Amino acid sequence: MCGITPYDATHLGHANTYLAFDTLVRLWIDGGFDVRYVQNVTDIDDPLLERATATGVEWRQLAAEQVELFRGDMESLRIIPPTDYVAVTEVITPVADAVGRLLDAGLAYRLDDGTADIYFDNTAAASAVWSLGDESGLDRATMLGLSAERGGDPERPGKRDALDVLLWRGERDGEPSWPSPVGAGRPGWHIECSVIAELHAPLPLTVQGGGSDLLFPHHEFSAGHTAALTGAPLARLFSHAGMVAYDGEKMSKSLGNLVLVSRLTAEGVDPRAIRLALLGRHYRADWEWTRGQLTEACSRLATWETWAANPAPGAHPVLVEALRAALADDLDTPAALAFVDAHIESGAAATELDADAIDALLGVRL
Ligand code: 5CA
Ligand code: ZN
Repeated sequence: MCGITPYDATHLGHANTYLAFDTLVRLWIDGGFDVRYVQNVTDIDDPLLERATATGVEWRQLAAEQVELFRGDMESLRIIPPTDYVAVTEVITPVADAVGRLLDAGLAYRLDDGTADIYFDNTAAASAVWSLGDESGLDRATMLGLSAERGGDPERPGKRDALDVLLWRGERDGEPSWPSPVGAGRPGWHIECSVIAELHAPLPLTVQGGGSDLLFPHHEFSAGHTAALTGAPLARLFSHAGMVAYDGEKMSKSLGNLVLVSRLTAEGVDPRAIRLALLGRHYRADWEWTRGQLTEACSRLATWETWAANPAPGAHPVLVEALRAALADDLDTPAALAFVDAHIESGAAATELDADAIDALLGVRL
């Protein structure tokens, strides 16, 4: 699972994406699977460094504070933590090693402009396991546009192909860097997730997750790097959560149209209501956050709590089975919530099993 770049954490878009995959984890645990959940932290990257410079905070301190805030927000939302939570700065040596192997295999090249930057040769790396476009299904013009928008540099001279991505950024004055066999520098973005996945989980992953803004270039190239390094696909399934908007645009750090989980909870909003508001939308949908949705979620929570206030002992499996069926159908959380509403409406008394099922599968302890 792609983790945060630790600044401006945790906004409701982040929360929505992690909640989507938390629902999957809960469904798997309920199904008796042994879940291995690995999440990275992009604690070294251009946008983080830019923010650190702009605010006069040392980048390591910015990352540490924001990771702390993120973890606290995840805990208050009762998102089950990953088994392994791995920062890029912990894997600099294996990333440099991977870049070295790609150079040796002729699947990477150095730019001849005095920068010591190293790029992935997507054309040379095309194989039976991976080629550009397999994952995203996008045409080249769209890829070029998205690459420019999302951290790529299609216009940079000297690349073999405009869509080739940076694997290793050579040392620059005033930027953090690490010595390595491929030269002093720091990791590019996509290789970090490939290397962390390879180090911490058996490949192919069952699911590689993230928001839909990661489909291209990020997941496409993480998959490309893994295929080039191991000969295996990165994941059996690439799954993408929809984008949460606010004030008419995607909620994003660059626009600053953020609603932070920590701000809502500081106002006294019950984190269970935030959870219910987000679960009220299908995870793949793009939608816009409004305060009204939170008000509705608060009243839903109040109704559920009143109903569950004195659960009778008992084990009628109607509700638990309905929740399992809804979630097994592509994580249909809106259907799961609607079922609970209808069940309460029908006059059925709450049982301990019902309360436990809502707790375990929806993460809401009534
Ligand atoms: N560190 C990289 C991934 S390796 C990164 O994208 N970090 S992030 O902090 O920008 O985003 C963290 C996660 O939140 C990603 O999965 C991203 O797709 C998701 N995300 C970001 N903005 C939104 C949004 N507005 N709605 C839904 N999900 C979002
Ligand atoms: Zn990632």
